[in-house]
Amino acid sequence: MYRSQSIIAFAVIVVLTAFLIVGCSGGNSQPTGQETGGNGDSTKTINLKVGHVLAPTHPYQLGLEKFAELVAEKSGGRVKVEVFHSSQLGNEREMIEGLQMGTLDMTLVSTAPLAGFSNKFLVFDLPFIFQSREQAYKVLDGPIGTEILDSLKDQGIVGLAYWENGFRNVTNSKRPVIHPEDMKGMKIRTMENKIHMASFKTIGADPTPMAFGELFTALQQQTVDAQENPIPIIYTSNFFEVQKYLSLTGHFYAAAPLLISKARWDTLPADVQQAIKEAAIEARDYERELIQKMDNELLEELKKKGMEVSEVDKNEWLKAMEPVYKQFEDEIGADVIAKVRGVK
Ligand code: EAX
Repeated sequence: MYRSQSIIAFAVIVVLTAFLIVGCSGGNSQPTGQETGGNGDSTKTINLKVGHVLAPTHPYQLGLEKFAELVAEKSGGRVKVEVFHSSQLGNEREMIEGLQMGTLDMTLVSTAPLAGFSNKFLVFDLPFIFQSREQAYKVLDGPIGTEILDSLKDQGIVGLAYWENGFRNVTNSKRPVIHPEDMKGMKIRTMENKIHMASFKTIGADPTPMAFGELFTALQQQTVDAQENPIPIIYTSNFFEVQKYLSLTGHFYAAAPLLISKARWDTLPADVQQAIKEAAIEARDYERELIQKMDNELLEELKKKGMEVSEVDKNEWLKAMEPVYKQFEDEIGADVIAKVRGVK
């Protein structure tokens, strides 16, 4: 009896020891996502999707394609960026919300809708706050712009760099617009931004906030008479087909931050994050150059497409819209406005 008991006891010890040996080696436990980019394997491709609302011929698309190339190169082929144009992944507000929820990786949007997520962006929406690209770049790429971009971290979003949408001009289907009062009673589509709406209300127009994807149809059906966007968008989105008159107001400067979901960003290894940061800056400079080139070259094309182009006195427009500075001074901060205006 003792013999069989000792055989059983021995067998139990052998089995327990075997479990202990396997348990300690832990098998091939995968490192956490942080070291491998969230997919548990440092050799596997990291896929990122980026959405925007503009046409496939616009610099947003061309700049993002350059970004994708640069990221692939700088990550040794580990990161694949897929670009989706024409609101395929939603309108700008929906895509920003997607970053917050972690359901979308990246997006390239105008700053205007971001003011609804961090009101620090409102200063950029003041009419004529920037008098030149040089001044805009000094503010955006310097400490002021960086601080404002970093305010999105609390919203679950990482800002990588400010790309460019450009100086926005008014178009309409009704009549030539040269003076601010020419817009009296005109129904104009604006971005979803309270300073943009207040600026046009101040000159007697009737602003309607609307997602970009609905705009062409609204102009075609004359639900709205007017819209405002930079020349590259007016051309690449074919607004010349539904808008007869173009006024070179340049009333707002729209920067376009490239954004990534913080939830996604935090899973990426440090070297991949570095590759993305570098690519965002290099592609920014490429995209800004494309916008400037199109701004200069497409005006003649719009005239050939039949648009009647009016030069305006920008100071007259600034004076007419200036009440919005007082209206939003408390919310933005008089010191912030002065700081931005003071950068020459
Ligand atoms: O960011 O909505 C607009 O008019 C913007 O210019 C467009 O979404 C690009």
